Amino acid sequence: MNENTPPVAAREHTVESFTREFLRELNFSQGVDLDRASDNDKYLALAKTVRHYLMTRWLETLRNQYTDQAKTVAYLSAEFLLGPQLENSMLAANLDSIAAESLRGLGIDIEELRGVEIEPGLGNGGLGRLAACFIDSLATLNVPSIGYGIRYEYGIFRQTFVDGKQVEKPDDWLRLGSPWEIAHPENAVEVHFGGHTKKAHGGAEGARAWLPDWHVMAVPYNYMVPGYRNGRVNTLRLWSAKATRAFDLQIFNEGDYEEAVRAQTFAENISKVIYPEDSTPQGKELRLQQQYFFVAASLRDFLTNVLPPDYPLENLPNRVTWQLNDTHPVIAVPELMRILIDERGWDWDKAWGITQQVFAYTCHTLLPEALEVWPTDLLGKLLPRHLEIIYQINDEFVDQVRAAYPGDELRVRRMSIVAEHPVRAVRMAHLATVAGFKVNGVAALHSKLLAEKLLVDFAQMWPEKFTNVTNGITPRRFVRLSNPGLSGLITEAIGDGWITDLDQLSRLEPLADDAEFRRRFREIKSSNKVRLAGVLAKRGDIELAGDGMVDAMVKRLHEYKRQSLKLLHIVSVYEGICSGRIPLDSVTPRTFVFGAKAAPGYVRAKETIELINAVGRTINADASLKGRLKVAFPANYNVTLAEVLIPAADLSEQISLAGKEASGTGNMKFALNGALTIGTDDGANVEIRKLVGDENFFLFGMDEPAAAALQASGYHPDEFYESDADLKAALDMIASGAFTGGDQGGAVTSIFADLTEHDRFMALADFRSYLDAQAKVEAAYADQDAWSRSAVLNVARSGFFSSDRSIRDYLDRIWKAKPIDQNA
Ligand code: GPK
Repeated sequence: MNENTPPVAAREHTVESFTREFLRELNFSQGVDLDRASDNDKYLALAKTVRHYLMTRWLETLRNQYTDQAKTVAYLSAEFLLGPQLENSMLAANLDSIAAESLRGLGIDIEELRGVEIEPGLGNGGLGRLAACFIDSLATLNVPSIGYGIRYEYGIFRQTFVDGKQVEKPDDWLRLGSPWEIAHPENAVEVHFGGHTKKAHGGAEGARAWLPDWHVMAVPYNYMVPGYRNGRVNTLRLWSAKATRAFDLQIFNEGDYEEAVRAQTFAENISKVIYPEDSTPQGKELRLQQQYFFVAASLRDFLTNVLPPDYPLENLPNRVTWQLNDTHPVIAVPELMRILIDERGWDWDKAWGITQQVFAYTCHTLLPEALEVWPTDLLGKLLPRHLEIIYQINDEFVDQVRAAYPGDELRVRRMSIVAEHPVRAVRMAHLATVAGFKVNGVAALHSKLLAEKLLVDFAQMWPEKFTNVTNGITPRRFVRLSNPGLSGLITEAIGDGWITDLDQLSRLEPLADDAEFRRRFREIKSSNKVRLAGVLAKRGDIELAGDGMVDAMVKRLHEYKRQSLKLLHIVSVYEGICSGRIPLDSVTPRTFVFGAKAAPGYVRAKETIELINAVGRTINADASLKGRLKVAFPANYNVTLAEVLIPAADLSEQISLAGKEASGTGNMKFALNGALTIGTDDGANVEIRKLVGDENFFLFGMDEPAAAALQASGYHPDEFYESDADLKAALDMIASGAFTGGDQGGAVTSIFADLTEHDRFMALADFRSYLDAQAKVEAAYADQDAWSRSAVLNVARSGFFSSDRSIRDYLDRIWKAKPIDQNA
């Protein structure tokens, strides 16, 4: 940086100049006067004002990126669940107080404007949110990096409830304007599909010509990714599909106007909507189109725009790591091979040698059904050249396996990238593992199980490829912004260094024994509950149980996560009260908060939502329980709501069957905001418990080996149903129609039957242990002072879960890229 360049936003870093900029935006960009401006006008003007302040640094970062040609992390992800942008941008640019003061001076309530913002829901859940936390940390750690993804015109659906049933509505997030993106149609790149291949004339040995039969344009939309007050503004580049003119011109010339418009729609469908399946891919052709679309555009962009012309691609491994966020972008592997061989004229071995050094793969699951598999019929139709390349990669790989394990044909079949049954199909996780120079899981237990179970053959063959990077969350958004009360208290105690160095939270540890500190901590928790109550009242007339315990289970609705186990607990308490087994005044006042979207085609998950709502309706309507028990299930849980809910929570429910949740990241957010966890020995819960201490964590249930053993020995849920009277009473109460107006059919029958007959994730086996742990929760909560001590210790000991630490681990273990300080 040259000496005359001002630090971030310093150019006009005053309330007066901010006000001037804001009014100018309002007048000249929105075209309205202040007294005529709508909240949306004011929001857009504010967003653009903030954007201006970051712009110089963005341009500078881009310039440096080009001149330095430093090693760059290119994070390829089909999802970036960004959450609202305004506050985070103001915070990063150090404009938060100036903006607030400026608007106050104009008589504008900045809180109101925040309420106008529609978050870009370009992700399903944990995986997409992780990508958003990671780009935040990459920027804050000064790592040259680019995020690449898809600009879906419709994000994850807006969930509504009609008679307690989930009804999905389109998420038209762009309808009121999108001030955080800058489109560059002039930089659009072509992406090809379909057709066939033939022998290339000339070119390298093995090169083929691909004659695609259709293509679309990928238009880049750039988003700023500001580091926290460090002068770096990285880029997130999301691609939007646009029909090419050539495409429809031909049809126009044939005189078919309607067909031409239809063709255009077809092309633009590619980035129309995010697939709402989390951990359960459906193998749809459009989904593969999306994947290739963004990956091809991103590789092209990097090779031609980020690298200088004539850059020697032999050097690529020193210049970039393409991090594959799950299997969604794995088609990048044959795409790079195709570019190197067919377009650049390299021979196969040289191309494969480089390809194997530039991709690394993150796996996010332990469920075999979550691993993407593409039928070769479909793949060959859409990407014929890529299928040929995959076959060749596989041929060589299979030879390698045979050489390493002579005679072990079963192993060859297990490991093959191409599966033969039930249909011939490409296993994308195998392709990623073969091509990637590293494969990582997302929590210690997950990485261990990946290497011992899901990808065991590969880990035996290449043990050094496998590593762990435990997930993390950004403390900027999930503590500093979402919990201003707690942030203030922490900063008062230890200064504000924790915001970028979360290990400093350990300095709070002695304060856990300071009664005054605990009192203030409790006060903040209560006012966060008041804030939550306000939001829930507005959002759907939802009431909390006074200022009682806030017990939260928020995550996608999935059987393995076991919302049904949580429901059995609630029903058991209610049944106990109704039957007189549990004296009402012994029950801890508490609100059970749920937040969960179900994939639209996932019937069991939708039935579970229906049943939770039915139980909630019954309990909430029972006047004798007022102030004592409530079930709060706000529709459409998203990042915006998470930021209000998590700071208010006392208890964090992390109750998946051990060995099924890869990591979890909500669990980290709750601990960092001073909620205690009730959880199984699963995913990152294991690491949380180790750090916060057993006495500050409510562990229950089978561990992974026990669960695996029970499964192997033949699990019979009916035995648990028959032998545990409380469990039986709870299940029978559901079956009786007590929550469904006497209706014993529908969701009631199918959930009852499923739990008592199959119960794939063994909720019944863990029920008793879960109830016991809940009893310990109640006992512990009765001593508020001791509880807050544990809560403070949870905060003090969870610094490890910063995504800054995750990114440092990725740098050390995988990327080997170096931070570059923009101010140096
Ligand atoms: C895992 F496989 C998938 C998926 O399709 N979507 C998704 O959100 C989650 N995940 C895991 O379920 C979580 O345990 C994990 O914390 C998160 O990815 C981020 O790694």
